[in-house]
Amino acid sequence: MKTMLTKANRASLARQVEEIALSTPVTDVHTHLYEPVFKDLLLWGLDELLVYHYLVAESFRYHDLPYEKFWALPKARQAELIWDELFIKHSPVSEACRGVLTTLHAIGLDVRKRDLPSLRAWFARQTVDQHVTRCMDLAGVQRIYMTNSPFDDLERPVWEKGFRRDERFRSALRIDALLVFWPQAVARLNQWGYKVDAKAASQKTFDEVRRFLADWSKRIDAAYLMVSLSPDFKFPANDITTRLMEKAVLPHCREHGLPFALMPGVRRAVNPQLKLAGDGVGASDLTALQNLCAGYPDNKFAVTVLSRENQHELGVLARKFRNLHIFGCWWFTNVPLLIDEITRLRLELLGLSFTPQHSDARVLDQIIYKWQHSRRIIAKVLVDKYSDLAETGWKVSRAEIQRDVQDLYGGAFERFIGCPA
Ligand code: RAT
Ligand code: ZN
Repeated sequence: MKTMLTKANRASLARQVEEIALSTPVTDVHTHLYEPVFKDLLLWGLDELLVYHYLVAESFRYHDLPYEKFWALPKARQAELIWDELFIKHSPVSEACRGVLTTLHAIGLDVRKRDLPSLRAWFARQTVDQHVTRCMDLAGVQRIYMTNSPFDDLERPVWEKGFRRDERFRSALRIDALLVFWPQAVARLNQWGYKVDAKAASQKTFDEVRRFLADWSKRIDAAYLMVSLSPDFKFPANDITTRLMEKAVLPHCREHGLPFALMPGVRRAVNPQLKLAGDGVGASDLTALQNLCAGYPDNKFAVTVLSRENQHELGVLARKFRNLHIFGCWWFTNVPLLIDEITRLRLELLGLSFTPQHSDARVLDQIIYKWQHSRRIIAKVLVDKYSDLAETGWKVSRAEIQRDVQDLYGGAFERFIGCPA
């Protein structure tokens, strides 16, 4: 068969796709960032980049400091130790290490001298407001979804006091504390005036949980609800999580038109001594998700899975259920090898009806590298896909490429959750 695509045409198509994929504004649909009004909860700067839990875990592979000694160090000393182990004594080739360098370089800092004090000195001169704008500009991020939990004692008072919202940020109501740690949640809910019982078996309790969800969805103007789940999550099951989902969370979501984001696959605290860095991964039985999508067609589910092994099955499920929207290469899958593989797989199975990436940033500056790295991979995959089409004589216009990329970069997600720009 005669090929329709000359080398020169492919190169010009590639240039166009790359330009669009690298510059189109992104909506970051899941992060752990906060509006600046949350003050110290919004982490930023070099030391925070260095003590990111992804780097903490990697540093422990090289040094033999006892865990408790590491945790007893002040943050600045932890950062120096990590810098020394991961950047000076070894080359920083891991994705999380490379990310720090991409970020510093994009900001315009010279990493060649490896001079931690002078890099720190630059950050010390910045203000948070300037820095939010700078990071969002460099990352090309137009909107950031936060992860908001009423069970967080530092966060809750800020919401209760009230403040003027920053339009660049939207909220997601995180309910792990409710669905996964019910015994601890019971005491808090009662303390806040929601009369729930420990068995989670009475209509009164379900009504009260719904009242709690309604109050908080309204207070934070939640765009969706969200939970992370163990690989052992089953649905339906004869347990509290199923009852709370069936009788409170899913009805609440239906009543208020809110999607429910599920993140299965995390084994929490496989090494508790590593604290936040100590979580692991396991393959999930996605029958649970199939049961949810099939059993609750009037609910919408946004889903990302942590294990590589689950990615294909998840893609197939999304072909079956239009109330399922897939997003992001989450956490351990946020490495170039897997972003490339997973994005190709999803495009080939689903076309453009998914969201290839979210940053999961915990430190503001991370949006720069997470998006720069992912944009390049998404660009490469799209060049291949549009080139395959061009081989048949099908031409995509610039406007069509732009439309497609906007959908991938948050447009399809915000349409799905019913919360367009
Ligand atoms: O990626 C992370 O930083 C993890 O620690 C988790 O926060 C995860 O993204 C989650 O939302 O549970
Ligand atoms: Zn997260």
